[in-house]
Amino acid sequence: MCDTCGCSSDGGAVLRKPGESDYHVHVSEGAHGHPHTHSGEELHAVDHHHEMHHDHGDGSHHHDGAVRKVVLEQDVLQKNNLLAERNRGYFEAKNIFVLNFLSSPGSGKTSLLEKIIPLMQQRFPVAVIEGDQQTTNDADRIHALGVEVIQINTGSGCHLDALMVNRAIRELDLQDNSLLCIENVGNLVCPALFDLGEALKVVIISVTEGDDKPLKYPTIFHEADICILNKIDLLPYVEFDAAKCRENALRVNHHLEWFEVSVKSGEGLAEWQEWLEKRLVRH
Ligand SMILES: Nc1nc2c(ncn2[C@@H]2O[C@H](COP(=O)(O)OP(=O)(O)OP(=O)(O)O)[C@@H](O)[C@H]2O)c(=O)[nH]1
Ligand SMILES: [Mg+2]
Repeated sequence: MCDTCGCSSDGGAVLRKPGESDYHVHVSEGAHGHPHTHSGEELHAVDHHHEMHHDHGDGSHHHDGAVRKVVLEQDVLQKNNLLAERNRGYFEAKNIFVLNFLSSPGSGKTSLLEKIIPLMQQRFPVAVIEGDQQTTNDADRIHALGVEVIQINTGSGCHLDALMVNRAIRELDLQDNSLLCIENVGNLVCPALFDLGEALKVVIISVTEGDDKPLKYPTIFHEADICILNKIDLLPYVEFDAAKCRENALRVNHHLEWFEVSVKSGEGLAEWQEWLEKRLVRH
């Protein structure tokens, strides 16, 4: 169980396809956990522990909860990374371009997919994996577009991991030379730590969230390749400095590709779509 958000380490994810009955995916031991190995806080705790308990006279070290926790969490991440590489190998073999969409709940991940998929579909086969704690709402929205989609319900889990995606892709009829969009669980923290085997991570932030978010949640912006600022149609009504937000995001990761869009009005979408199409063709 994650100390921070209560994400279960022993649960099973449930996969649902629109129109089909449910089936359970049993997540193997340790694959669905909560690493915080590269949080400075956790590592400081270990260093501190060693400082405090180093000398016991007999040269031994205490190995209490703090130390064991870091070792286990590193193991969880390592297991995930190995499986993510297997997913990546599969995607590369079939020439599938995979995007992992990350954001807080409600920033507009599904809305953005609803806008870009009909256009992408004209040129490439598209499939979608939807991640949410509960409901098939997002999968139903995507299903309405006529593309292959599967919903992963993580229950108390707050992120997708490589094992869940591995199971999901076995259930999808993925075509060669296609686009696969993965919508992660709405959460600006944990999904950033789990490689799924994607080609690119796309982080979405909306103008109602505050322009300081890249500084407060740096990991996700650091890990992302693309940042999309959404809901710019609301800029006149909220206190949000888009230039400052961009500056903050680039301070965390100067390689970020930055786009400003309104999924609602369509502003800025052509630019992002053009960029995506170019990447797909190159791929
Ligand atoms: N004003 C405005 N509203 C938007 C825009 N994009 C999305 N929304 C609204 O934001 C709300 C959340 O959008 P979703 O696409 O469901 O967000 P999400 O990130 O998929 O949410 P979760 O899957 O729950 O994490 C919906 O009511 C959308 O209509 C936008 O550009 N402008
Ligand atoms: Mg959604």
